[in-house]
Amino acid sequence: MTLAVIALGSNLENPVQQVEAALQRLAALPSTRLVRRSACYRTAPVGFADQPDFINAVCEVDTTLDAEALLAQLLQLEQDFGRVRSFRNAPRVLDLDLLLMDGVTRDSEFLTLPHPRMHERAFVMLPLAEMAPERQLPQGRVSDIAAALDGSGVSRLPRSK
Ligand code: PH2
Ligand code: MG
Ligand code: MG
Repeated sequence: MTLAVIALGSNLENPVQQVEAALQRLAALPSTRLVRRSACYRTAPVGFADQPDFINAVCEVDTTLDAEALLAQLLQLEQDFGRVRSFRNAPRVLDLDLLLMDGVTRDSEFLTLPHPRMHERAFVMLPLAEMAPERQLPQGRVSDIAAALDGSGVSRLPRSK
């Protein structure tokens, strides 16, 4: 089994429900167990600013799928949720990004692991610091990286479960 960290994001059609439903679907993936998750966070859009706030969260799964098989499952789930890819950073019903897999590196056209930009993004690092503060990234410890980012656009929502 390999631990993998996945980032979830949504800013269309009741984003909290989309993220919660996606977590349930991740827990039901073949050969995969949901280990833990962060709370949901309301986050200001980064990149293309003229769109609704996002709901972001992260989770950790234990899986026997390899990175490519897990990525294929994530892309399929995005499609199941009605994701339409229009332009880069466009609003979306569901975005599932594979951030890390323990002991796994990739550098292909389709997949780079660890995710090359996660350490720059408060909407990823703040939820990750809640869930896995001690985890080491190539750039350092999760909690240290998160503490150095501007978290002003990111607010944690109360945990409903
Ligand atoms: N995802 C993006 C671009 N910008 N901003 C926020 N707040 N949250 C996201 O998940 C996000 C974003 C591209 O995937
Ligand atoms: Mg994505
Ligand atoms: Mg993304």
